[in-house]
Amino acid sequence: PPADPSPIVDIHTHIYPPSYISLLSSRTSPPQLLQLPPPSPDTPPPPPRLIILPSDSPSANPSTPPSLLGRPIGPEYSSVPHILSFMNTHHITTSILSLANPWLDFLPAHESAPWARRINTELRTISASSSGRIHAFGVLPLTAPLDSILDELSFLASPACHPYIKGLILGTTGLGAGLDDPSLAPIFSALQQHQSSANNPLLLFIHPHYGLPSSVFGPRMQDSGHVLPLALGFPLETTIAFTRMWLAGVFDRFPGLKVLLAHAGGAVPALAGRVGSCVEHERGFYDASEKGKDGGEGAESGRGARVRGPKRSLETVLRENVYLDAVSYSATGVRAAVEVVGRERVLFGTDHPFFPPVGVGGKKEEGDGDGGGEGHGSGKEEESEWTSVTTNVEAVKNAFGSEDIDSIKGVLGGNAIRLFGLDVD
Ligand code: 5CU
Repeated sequence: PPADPSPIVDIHTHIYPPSYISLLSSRTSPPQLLQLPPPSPDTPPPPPRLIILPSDSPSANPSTPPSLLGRPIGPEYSSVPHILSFMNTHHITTSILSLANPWLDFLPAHESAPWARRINTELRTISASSSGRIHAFGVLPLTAPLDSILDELSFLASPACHPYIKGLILGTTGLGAGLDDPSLAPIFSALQQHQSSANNPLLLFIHPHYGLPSSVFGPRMQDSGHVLPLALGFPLETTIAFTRMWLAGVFDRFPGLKVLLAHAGGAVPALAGRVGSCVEHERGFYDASEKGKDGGEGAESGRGARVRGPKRSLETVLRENVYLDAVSYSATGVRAAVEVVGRERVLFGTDHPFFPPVGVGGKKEEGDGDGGGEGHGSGKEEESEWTSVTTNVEAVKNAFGSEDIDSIKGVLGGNAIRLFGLDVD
């Protein structure tokens, strides 16, 4: 039994529901699941390889055999019993599950809305049959026409979903042009309205997938497997996406919009001061949503009206609109997160099923020489604790120290319980 019985809530934990696994298996280009033949007729087939990251694609690795592309995956990516077992092992009271990247971003417009409804219904059903242990973030059909996206948002906010769906997960590309795209206004507006309803947090969970262009990491990137894209590409992607939202005045137009940034906000806590200062010293701000309105230099350049930059300071937006997860693997990271958004707005997460144990005590498969550092889970792994999880729990405890138990309890569970109105015994 845990030394400290106070509730732990995991707000950053993913699933590829079985239907999505079938979708990935049916594809011949990333994102895809590669089913490999058994090495010999009397041996079982090896675990399928998940190829989602742009840097894992066969075209980026022409000389890598398919058996070493991406990473091996097991049932922990899609099985609810595995998820519950993982939660039990780590004393997690409640999880808020989200579809893992790259969500529905790659689907043609006509397939997107039916898939969103299918996944959201599946998530709702998983939650409804979990005796309150699992809730979910839904997903939007971003490649579908705007009306379909807004319809799905209404569905997620409806009483049918309300007890189960606590928010929605969104990549950084939005409708294709990023989260500072003025075309997202109707979605942010509807979301802000739903969020303002007292019993419907519908938090917008902003999560990376695309990283940075591989050229940034140089020709030796693959020598360290997934380290550069995951350790730096992911958090910097989130940092850039959020900063672009702020710069574009999204939080001026939607001052009630509440967002949750993955991986402790990436570099946002460390760079917020510098970003703020650059804004103060910048003269050339234009507001694209005011295109053609000023009649001056901005209009001439087609960039919109000249403005002074975001009206609400980054500091204010961080304190009033932003939640950060505590997926930072270090006390310093948790402290920085708390410093910029406040201790009531930092929420524990595991990033399950990513980062399973590797090597001793884990299940790194034989011959998996891809350097990606990814084992694949099995029932066995679910029985022993994952270092990636214990590191994050320790980081929260060390961030505050034994004098400040209330803050530890808050980040590990209390903050999420309050925010999402969770019914936790
Ligand atoms: O290891 C990874 O690729 C990932 C991923 O794809 N998504 C995520 O949330 N964490 C890690």
